[in-house]
Amino acid sequence: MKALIVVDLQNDFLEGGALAVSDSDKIIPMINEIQPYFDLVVATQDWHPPHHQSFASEHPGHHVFDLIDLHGLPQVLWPVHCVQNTPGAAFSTQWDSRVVEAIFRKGMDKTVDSYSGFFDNGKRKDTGLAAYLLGRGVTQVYVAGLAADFCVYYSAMDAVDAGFKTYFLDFATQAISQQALEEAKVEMIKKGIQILNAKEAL
Ligand code: VGL
Ligand code: ZN
Repeated sequence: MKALIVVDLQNDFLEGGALAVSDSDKIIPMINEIQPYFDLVVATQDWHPPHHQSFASEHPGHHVFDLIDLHGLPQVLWPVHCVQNTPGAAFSTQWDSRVVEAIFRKGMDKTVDSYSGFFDNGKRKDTGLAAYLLGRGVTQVYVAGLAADFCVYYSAMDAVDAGFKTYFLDFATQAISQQALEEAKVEMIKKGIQILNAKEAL
């Protein structure tokens, strides 16, 4: 059983959004096109309370993209994004989300950020995604969506740890930082994740 995890395909990460990722809009038609290749499609949704501590605005004197220590974990400070029930947190209407069988929300605890769809960054809380996939008989996990160097990357790394054969769909993701993505790819390859460069590889 092959599952596609569509990570954070939300307006704030798309063109015009609060944390817009360059060229992110172009992955939407690609994701729509590949969804039928999978036995199961699930989604993650970044879903922050208004005063989430990953927001630079919660740290006077700091700026967006500063790196701080947040309760013992390294934290990049972000613009306010994906606030619960705001239009920026909604999925793109260009995305055909009808096939999505389950949505896993993350980032709700304001004291800790949550990049992976499986755990928060402190690995304190499990979203239940791994158990859900196992319960559905999934053995292979494919990750796509936004952002390549953060939530897609961390989700892929945790998918391997949960025992899934894992594929990073490089052609269906876009990065915030190209350099961070290159470093992430090195780590993913070390961990046995397959990087797929074109839909023909599916
Ligand atoms: C993400 C930064 C902050 C992501 C979420 O979806 O990659 N990045 N929150
Ligand atoms: Zn976030």
